[in-house]
Amino acid sequence: MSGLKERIAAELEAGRARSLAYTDVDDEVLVRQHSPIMSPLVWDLAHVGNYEELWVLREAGGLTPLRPEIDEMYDAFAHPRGERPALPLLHPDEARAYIAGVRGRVLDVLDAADLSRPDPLCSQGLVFGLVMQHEHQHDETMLATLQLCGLPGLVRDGDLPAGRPAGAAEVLVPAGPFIAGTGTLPWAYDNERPAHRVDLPAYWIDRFPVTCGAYAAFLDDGGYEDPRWWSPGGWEWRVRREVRAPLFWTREAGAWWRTRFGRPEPVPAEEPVQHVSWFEADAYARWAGRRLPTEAEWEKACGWDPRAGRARAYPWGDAEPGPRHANLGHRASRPAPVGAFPSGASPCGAEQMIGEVWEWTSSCFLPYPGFRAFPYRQYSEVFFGDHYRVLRGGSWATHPSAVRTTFRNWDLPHRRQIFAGLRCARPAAPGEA
Ligand code: AVJ
Ligand code: FE
Repeated sequence: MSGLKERIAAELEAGRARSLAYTDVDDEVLVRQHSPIMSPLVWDLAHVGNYEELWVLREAGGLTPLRPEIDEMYDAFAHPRGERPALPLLHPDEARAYIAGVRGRVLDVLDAADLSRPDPLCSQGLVFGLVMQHEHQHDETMLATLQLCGLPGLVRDGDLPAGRPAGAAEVLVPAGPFIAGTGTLPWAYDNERPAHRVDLPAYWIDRFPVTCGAYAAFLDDGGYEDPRWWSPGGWEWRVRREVRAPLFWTREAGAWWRTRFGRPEPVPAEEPVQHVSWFEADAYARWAGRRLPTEAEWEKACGWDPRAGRARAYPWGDAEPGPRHANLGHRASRPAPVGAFPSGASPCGAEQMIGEVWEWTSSCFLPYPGFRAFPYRQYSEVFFGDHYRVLRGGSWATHPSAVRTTFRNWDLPHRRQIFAGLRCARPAAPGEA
């Protein structure tokens, strides 16, 4: 096999090992609905196999369906998440057997494929990149479900570098055009394309994600009782849902505690805050005298190299993420403290933009000029509009192969089950730039 094929096979295998590890729990836990906004874990498990069958075996390989009767159950658009537990889903053992059967055939298709042919699905292994990233995205979703249900088994205590938060709190991004999006990264999704020029005035952006300590100062200053800091929709949500702190936080004897995969612990001051909604992120930024960055501001600060006049795939360059660059891939079940990855700094000096926490931006999820849906409208196009907000940068739970400078994630502004936090921005004053 060629180097690319070996890389694809290894990536597929890593994703599968991860899915099987997260679902190595009692059947009862797999079939139960832990939250109406999440699927039962056993749905995610069979869905990744069904998606792989659809795209690799049928669309790219031209094979006939293995189990056409189950397709409808695993179509994310046919049944909202809340309805999925009532479906006659494959039993956990059946689901494992089904996805293993699909995978065996996928490796045969990979073996036979000509990845250098100018084929829309197969060239550069595109369809394999699609299913590999899709599985990792569902793995991260499964991890969010496991955090919601408070299951203790999955907490990982991997070593993370210590924090080193000294130095500037913000970095300046000078005015000027940059290239957003990509026309060249082979595994980029349709919503990251095409590359296009965006001209921005100068702005400041936080060097690090907002920490739990800084967020606690907002709480302790009565930030959740003061409508001045909140958007109208955010205030309405906060009052109606009686939201008092980030999800999983509680106040015990004058201190903030949180529950992480079933374990109660004091909130660590130097760790990026997570499990905040867009509404909370937006309110925090206003309280701090700042605002959320637009996604263009976020992307320019992450990857634009003004000296080279080009965008980097990652803040530190084009090298694949390594352990010194970023906290990705579920090394430990948490973000690392701010300042832990100086080697991952971007050209403007921003740190920990990739990994740690997804970062909310002020932007709605919209197509780039010249967008073309590929390979199907339901990945991105049906979500475009003003309901969803864009998140950038990936979290500690994101696999390194499923994130890059141009990667766009999205969710509703009140959602907080994802591993999401923020960093703030503000315009530069004339003369500062
Ligand atoms: C990009 C994370 C919003 O989970 O809904 C999974 C990814 N798309 N299966 C989602 C996705 C199809 C998507 N997000
Ligand atoms: Fe999916």
